[in-house]
Amino acid sequence: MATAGKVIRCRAAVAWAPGKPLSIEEVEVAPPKAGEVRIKIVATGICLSDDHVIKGSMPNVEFPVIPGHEGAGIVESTGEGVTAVKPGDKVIPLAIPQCGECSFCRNPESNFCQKFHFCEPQHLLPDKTSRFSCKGKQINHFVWISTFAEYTVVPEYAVAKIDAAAPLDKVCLFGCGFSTGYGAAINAAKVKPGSTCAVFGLGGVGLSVVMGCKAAGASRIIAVDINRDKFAKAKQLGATDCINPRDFQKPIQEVLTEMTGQGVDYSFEVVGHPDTMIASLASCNMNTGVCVMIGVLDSKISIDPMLLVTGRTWKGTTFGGWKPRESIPKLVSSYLEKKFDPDLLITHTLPFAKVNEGFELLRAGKSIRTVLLF
Ligand code: PAD
Ligand code: ZN
Ligand code: ZN
Repeated sequence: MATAGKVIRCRAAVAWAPGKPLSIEEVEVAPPKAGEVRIKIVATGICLSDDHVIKGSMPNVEFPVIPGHEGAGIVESTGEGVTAVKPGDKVIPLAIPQCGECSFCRNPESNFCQKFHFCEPQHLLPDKTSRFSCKGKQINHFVWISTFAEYTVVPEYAVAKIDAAAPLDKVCLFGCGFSTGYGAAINAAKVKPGSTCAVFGLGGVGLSVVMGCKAAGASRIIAVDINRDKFAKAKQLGATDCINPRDFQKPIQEVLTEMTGQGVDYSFEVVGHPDTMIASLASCNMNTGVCVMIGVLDSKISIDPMLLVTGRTWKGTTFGGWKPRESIPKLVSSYLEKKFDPDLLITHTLPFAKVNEGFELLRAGKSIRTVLLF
């Protein structure tokens, strides 16, 4: 491409300081160095984790930063030594990488690559420099992929090549929300046919958990949210019961225990709130219940250890347990074969310039997923 090897000037949404709206700026994006890939982002979804970044409640983020981690695009150019992708390939940048070499990557049970940048400051690329600048200032990366930029540079091991037929304005959701929720049910909980599940939080991620529980053959899926506007979509995607904790005088874990006799087999926390974290753990049955944590929270919680001593399993998952470079292309192919329909999660499509409007819709509970188009 004519731009290969050159600095590209393009639009990006910059978070200059915590708690401020994003600012659409013209930024400079340097060419990829050895082992890196520069991607033209075509579409990006808005996830609540991006809102945590903007508010300053996501760990290890340095401002100013370009958020965004649910994107899809086309490779513009590659740095020296890159073999996995070439210019023109359709790709999904990966919020967690898969280097393929570390002990976690070699372990079939884990997806948390040790190059994963939550283990260390994550605002720079692996060589400890940024490819973004604006008005003479360095702008930081977010989880290496910063998809709220028309062009972004990522390490080769944080890119998944996908089918050339994939519609980028839809499959961007495989970059986080759909894969995370669906995989939490399939990979992390390993939901069994005939089981009972409870899903706390019916946003883009929680509704994807509902889809995963249904695909795994759960016979009862109880959807829990304080916003009843989410219930119709939850039912459409497979929820058998929808309940609002605000409709009850007693704690929701007691309601769920009464509804199911002894508690659910699997519960999922997809809100990121201390109360729902404790309620979801307590609502799965003692003895064999499994509670999976997905929601992100920047403070500590305390629990009664007897909840675990009695036999419950409490676990968490990032990116739905998928080993991303090998699994995301397969998930996209299954989508093209119509095995599931995450398009139902997309309630709004907006031009990139309306990114702040997209966040307002999310905060007001009016959207499931907004996709921004460049
Ligand atoms: P979202 O805002 O679309 O959905 C959150 C839902 O929770 C909304 O429907 C709310 O109404 C609902 N809710 C809020 N408070 C309560 C409550 N007290 N009881 C029940 N429901 C409530 O967010 P999202 O789906 O984009 O993300 C959900 C969380 O998952 C969020 O914390 C995000 O940071 C986290 C996440 N984790 C991963 C991961 O890999 N672990 C990936 C992506 C997102
Ligand atoms: Zn690795
Ligand atoms: Zn996300």
